[in-house]
Amino acid sequence: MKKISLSSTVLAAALSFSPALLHAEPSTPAKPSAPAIEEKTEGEKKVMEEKKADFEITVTCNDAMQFDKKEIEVPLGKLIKLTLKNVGKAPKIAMGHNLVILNKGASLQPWAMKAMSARDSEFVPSDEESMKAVLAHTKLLGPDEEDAVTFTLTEAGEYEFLCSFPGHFSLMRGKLIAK
Ligand SMILES: [Cu+2]
Repeated sequence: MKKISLSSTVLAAALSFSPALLHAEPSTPAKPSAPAIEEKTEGEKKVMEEKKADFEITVTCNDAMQFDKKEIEVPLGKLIKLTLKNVGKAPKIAMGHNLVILNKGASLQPWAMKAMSARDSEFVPSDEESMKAVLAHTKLLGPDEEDAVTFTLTEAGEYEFLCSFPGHFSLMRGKLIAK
C-alpha cells in the first residue's frame, strides 16, 4: 500500500511541474508567479545591501520629471547601492517614477519606446531582448516612496539610466560613469 501511495504522490508532483499542463491551463497566467519571484530577489538584494555595499548613492525624482543627478561617478568593480526617492506628491498612476540602468552599449531610445507599452510589468518590458539590456532597476514609485538596487559595474565607461514611465525618459535620463 505504501508503495502505491508514494508513486501516486510522485506522479502528482510530476504532473504539477509538467509544462504541458501549464500551457493547457489558461487560468495560470504569468502574473501571479512574477511577483513571487520579484519578492524573493528583493529579499536577497536587501540582505546584500545591508552587508556589503561599498558605495551608496541616493537619487531623488519629483513631479517636474527630474532626477536630481544626471551624471554620477561610481567606482568600478565595487558593490554599489543606489536608492531612488520620489519626493513628488502626484499619484503614481499619473507621475510614477523608476530608475532603470541599462547595460553598457544598450540603445536607450528603442528600449524606452518599448517600455512605454509594458504597463503590466510597471514599464520594464519582460521580453528576453529587453531584459538583456537591463543591468538593474528599481520598482515604480508613487509619492514619498523609495526603493534601492545593488549592482556592480565591471567595465569602465558610461551606463545610461532613465525613468521608463511613459513620456519621462526625454527629461529623466542620465549616466553612471564607472571609473
Ligand atoms: Cu518618471
